[in-house]
Amino acid sequence: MFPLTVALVALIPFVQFGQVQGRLTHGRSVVASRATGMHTAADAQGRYFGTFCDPGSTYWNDADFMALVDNEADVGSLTVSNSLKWDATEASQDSFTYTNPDKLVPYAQEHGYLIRGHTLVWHSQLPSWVSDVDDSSMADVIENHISNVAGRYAGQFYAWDVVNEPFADDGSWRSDPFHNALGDSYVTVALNAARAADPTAKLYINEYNVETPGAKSSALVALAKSLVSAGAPLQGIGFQSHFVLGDTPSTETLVSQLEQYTSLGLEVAITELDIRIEDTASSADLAQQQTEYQNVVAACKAVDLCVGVTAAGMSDKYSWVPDTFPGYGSALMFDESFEKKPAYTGVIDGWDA
Ligand code: 9MR
Repeated sequence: MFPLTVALVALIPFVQFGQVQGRLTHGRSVVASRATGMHTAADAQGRYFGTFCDPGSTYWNDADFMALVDNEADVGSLTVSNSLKWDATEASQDSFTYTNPDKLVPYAQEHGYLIRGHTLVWHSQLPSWVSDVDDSSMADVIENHISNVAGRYAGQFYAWDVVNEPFADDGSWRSDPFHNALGDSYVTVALNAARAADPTAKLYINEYNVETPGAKSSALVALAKSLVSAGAPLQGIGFQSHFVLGDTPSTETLVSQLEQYTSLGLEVAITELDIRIEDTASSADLAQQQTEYQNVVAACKAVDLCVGVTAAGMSDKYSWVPDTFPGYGSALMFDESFEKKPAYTGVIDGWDA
């Protein structure tokens, strides 16, 4: 309860009263009569449970699916999964598009949901013109992008994934237009621009394959240490957490990975959780998935500065997994018919047990 509440109270001077109410209580409070859901269970621990949700996706017009996202017992935070990426917001240089995020923001606020902005600087879903920018202009291009996109929603987002996936799996810097032009300093350029554009959002670096020890995890810890010691405006580290059934890290391993950052004073979050299963999932697989969901959520609960868990969607019907990993699916908490899977109970037990 303590760290998130303190963090949110610190926002009071910066946002309108109505938004503060939403941030502090998610617009509601947990009462005995309320059905337990994935978010109410998180909220009782001072954390949130959230999901990807994007008005640019076909599911925005699927009322049966959206009923899952509408359910305030299950959801307390939304991450715009595609429509805030560079190719969606600035497909042509200095010409900005906000149609879908502008739909998401009032929807989230009506429900009292936090919003995680995703993402400002990322090697993927990047329009080709960015690769053609001269090295000497790249800092200006990053600053202009961030000042426009983050500036538009200043004071309204809980957090921004300012930099997404900076490292290759071997722990080297990813070769992308930003690093190629500016070296490691592009991260600081982006963080400073985000802080100037939105003084209240928590600024995150978000990464995958850092949930177990290894070269990539070590590289991210070293970066976080150097940014913190340089006084860069970094507040959080996001663990994407795209897991494979049977390979999900244990609670103990995850706690120790998360604590590498909380010991630096940073907050952490699980930002894109899913646990994929090789087709066709058996009932034993689904039971195992329940345990693995519970273990991940329990790790967040065990770390005071772990502020919440976001799943990469609610239902297997609209998961990104089968498109990217053919032969795998069943990665989320609701099945393709929007029925609860054992994983749903796993999430609740992770917060409650
Ligand atoms: O959820 C996103 C999916 O709809 C897109 O097709 C995909 C394309 O790259 O991006 C998904 O989200 C990604 C996220 O932005 C960063 N981490 C990996 C996610 C899965 O690719």
